[in-house]
Amino acid sequence: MSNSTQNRRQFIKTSGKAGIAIAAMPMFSTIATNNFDITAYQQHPLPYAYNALEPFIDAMTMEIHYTKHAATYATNLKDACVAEKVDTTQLAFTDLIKNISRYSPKMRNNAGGHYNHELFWQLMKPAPAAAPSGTLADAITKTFGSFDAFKTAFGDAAKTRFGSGWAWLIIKKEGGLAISTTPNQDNPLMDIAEVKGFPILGLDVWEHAYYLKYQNKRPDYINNWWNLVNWEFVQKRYDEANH
Ligand code: MN3
Repeated sequence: MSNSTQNRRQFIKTSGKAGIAIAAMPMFSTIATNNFDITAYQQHPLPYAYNALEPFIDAMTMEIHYTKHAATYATNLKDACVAEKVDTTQLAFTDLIKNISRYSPKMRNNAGGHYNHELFWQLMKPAPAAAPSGTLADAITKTFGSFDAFKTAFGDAAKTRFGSGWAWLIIKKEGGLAISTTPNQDNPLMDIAEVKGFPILGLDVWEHAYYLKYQNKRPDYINNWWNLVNWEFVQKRYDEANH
C-alpha cells in the first residue's frame, strides 16, 4: 500500500468516524435550520442521532435504514452513473430523476431510493410542531377540508399502498396539492410517475422502515409518524415550489 493510499484510507476512516460522532451529538438535532441539499448525488450525514426519533422510530431501525438501505442506494446510484456514463458534475440530479425513463431499472431504483431517503430524513425531527401553520396550513385546509381530514386521507393512502413504496403530498404540475403513492423507490418527480408533481412530504412504507418495532402493523407506524413530521421543512419545500 502506498503512503498516499494509506493516508487517504486513514482520512476516510477518520472522517467517517467524525461523521458518526457529529450525528450522535444531541445538540445537532435541535438545529432545525440545518437542512442539506437533497439534490446531491452523495448521501449526507443524518441530521440527528439514531435514537432521536424514539419512541416512534427506534434507534436500530434508523441505524440500519440509514447505514445499510439508504447508503446502498447512494452507492448503487454512483455505480449506475458510471455504467451509464452520466457526468454527475454536469447533469443535475433532479434532471436525471425527471428523465428517469431514459435509464436502466437499476438507475431508477437507486436514484429514487437516494432522493427519497435524503428527503425523508429531513422531513422528520424530534418534538416538532404538531401541525403546519401559515400558507401551507391554509392550502391543506383549502384542499382537504381540514388538517385532520388531510391526515386521514394521507394515512389511508399510505396504509393501502400495496407492497413497498411511498405516500406523498405533492404540488401538482398544474398547481394545487394532492396525495399520491408510488411503488418501490419511484417518486412523483419521475416522468414515469402516474401522478406527477413536486413532493413536499413523503412517507416510506417499506417494511424496512418499521418492521423491527411494528412488525406487520403498518397503520400503527403511520399513526405514530405524525409525531415526527418537521412541518417547518415541509413549509420550506412548499415555498420552494411556489416561487
Ligand atoms: Mn427506506
